[in-house]
Amino acid sequence: MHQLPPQPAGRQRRHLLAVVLGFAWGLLCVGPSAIAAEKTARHTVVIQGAKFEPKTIGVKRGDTIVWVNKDPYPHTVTAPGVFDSHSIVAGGSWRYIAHKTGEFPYVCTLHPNMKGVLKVE
Ligand SMILES: [Cu+2]
Repeated sequence: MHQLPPQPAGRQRRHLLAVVLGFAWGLLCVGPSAIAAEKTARHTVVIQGAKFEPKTIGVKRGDTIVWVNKDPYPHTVTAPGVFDSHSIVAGGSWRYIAHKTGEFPYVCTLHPNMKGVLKVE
């Protein structure tokens, strides 16, 4: 008659499996949401009185910048060759995802003395 294998070894193996599965599950649950939270940083630039506020804004690559036009007339957010909102109507907004790093001076093409800078790192 054979004896059953000693219990403790089997129990230990099951315990190890539970720990590994628990760790993997933890990564699945926490990992992607933590990364997503990091990617959803959002910044707002208010356009009011024919000025960009803040005039210079620094963001991380992948962040979203929303320009909100609070003036009763249209403006644009234009960095030639990089981004161009075209006309943002009174009360409207325009968003840009900063996919390119660098320093981007921009203007409003309707009021060329309106200037701002977007810095993406
Ligand atoms: Cu303007």
